[in-house]
Amino acid sequence: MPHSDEVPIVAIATAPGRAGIGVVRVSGPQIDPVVAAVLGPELAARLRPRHATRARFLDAHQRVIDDGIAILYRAPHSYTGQDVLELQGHGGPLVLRMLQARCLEAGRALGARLAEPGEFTLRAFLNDRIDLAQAEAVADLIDASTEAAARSASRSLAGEFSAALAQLAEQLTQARALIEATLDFPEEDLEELGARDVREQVASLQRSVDEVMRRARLGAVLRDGLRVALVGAPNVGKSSLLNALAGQDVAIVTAHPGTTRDRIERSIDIGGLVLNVIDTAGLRATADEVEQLGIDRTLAAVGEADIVLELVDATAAPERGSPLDSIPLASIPDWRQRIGGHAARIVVINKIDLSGELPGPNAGRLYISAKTGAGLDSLRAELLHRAGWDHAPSDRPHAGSPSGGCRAPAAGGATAGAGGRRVAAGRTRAGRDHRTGHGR
Ligand SMILES: Nc1nc2c(ncn2[C@@H]2O[C@H](COP(=O)(O)OP(=O)(O)OP(=O)(O)O)[C@@H](O)[C@H]2O)c(=O)[nH]1
Ligand SMILES: [Mg+2]
Repeated sequence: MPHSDEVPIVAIATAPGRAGIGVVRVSGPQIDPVVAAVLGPELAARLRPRHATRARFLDAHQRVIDDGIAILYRAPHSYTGQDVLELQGHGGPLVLRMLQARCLEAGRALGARLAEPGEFTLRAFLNDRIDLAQAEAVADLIDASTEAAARSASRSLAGEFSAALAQLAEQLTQARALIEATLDFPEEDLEELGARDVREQVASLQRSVDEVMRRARLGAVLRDGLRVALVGAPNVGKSSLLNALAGQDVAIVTAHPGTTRDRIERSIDIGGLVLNVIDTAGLRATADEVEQLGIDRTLAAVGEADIVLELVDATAAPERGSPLDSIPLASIPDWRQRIGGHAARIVVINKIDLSGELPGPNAGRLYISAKTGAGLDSLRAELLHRAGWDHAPSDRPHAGSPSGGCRAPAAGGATAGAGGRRVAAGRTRAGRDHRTGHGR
């Protein structure tokens, strides 16, 4: 559908459901007839821009729909950069729908229509009120599920990210000018000097690009959470670890190998970062059809994960290498390729209460007990570290510091791969929940 910003758009700006207050918003290049019709010509003439005015909202027969507050914003001093009328009424779904219908009816001659999700923000972007990064930040702020994610989105909305990009563009222009100057004045001295300067500038540019990329990845992880798959042989304690991280009995735990058949997913907030933890069926050769299907789902979960925790029982841990190497899975010949993706791996040795090893990182592995909780703080810290959290802006909630020592070679790779995908995926906004989107 073509987006014409020539006609007024109307929408309920507040979330569906009952609330004390609800807002209907109208935006257009010319909305005075709507203002006059809904508020009455006398009050409409008295409205001062950006002032809250007590008003009765009227239907076509001059009957009162609701009694509330009207605020008129005149272009370009409004969210969208157009004239905007905000009607704050009582937040009942019926009354808001009546008010919305009334505005549409009053603006029919102007071509008024219902706003599409995000269309107010689109107009703000088209009218140069905000740039693209800020427009995306609006959606992120509304969707934020942790305080840290909300802060990050609000910084982007305030233009921090855009400013960083503008600075990058400026640096690039300078480097280009310098390169052109060295080409135009190829005297030896100048060339020598110029080449050194160019190299320094390009190196500095590279650092700036890396920093912007890192911040974008962190933003993506904050928004979408980090997908963490728990994988290993049956009975190593995957479900116990999910329960321990979640702080409640999410998955069934028994002493029988092969308890978990289906994947179980739970969102867990650790210090402001959302982990989407996926518990899976234990990997082993099996003739059981249901278990086989579960194993297939396990492999799919690994494919989607940013970080794979490879769990192994401390009383049976191999000396080195991946614990998955010792799993016989002849029934699925390509399973190793299927889990070979770009997710970072952390080898987690569980049940140290039985083996007597010390909790925490050691020689590239993390030692824990899902039963006693020993080592879980180190595991959380390591996950935060892999998410790039230890470089997060300083006003994030305190999340503990990574204890170090467990830096597998893929450190950072988790978010490099995953974050990159997410940043790209985030651009499409596909599948977003637009329940409140009309008002944006
Ligand atoms: N002592 C001890 N026992 C544990 C620990 N973690 C898990 N267990 C026990 O190990 C058994 C298996 O635990 P689960 O969490 O069901 O293991 P799982 O990996 O999910 O097993 P499957 O679902 O069959 O693949 C249970 O009897 C748990 O109580 C631990 O840290 N210490
Ligand atoms: Mg299980």
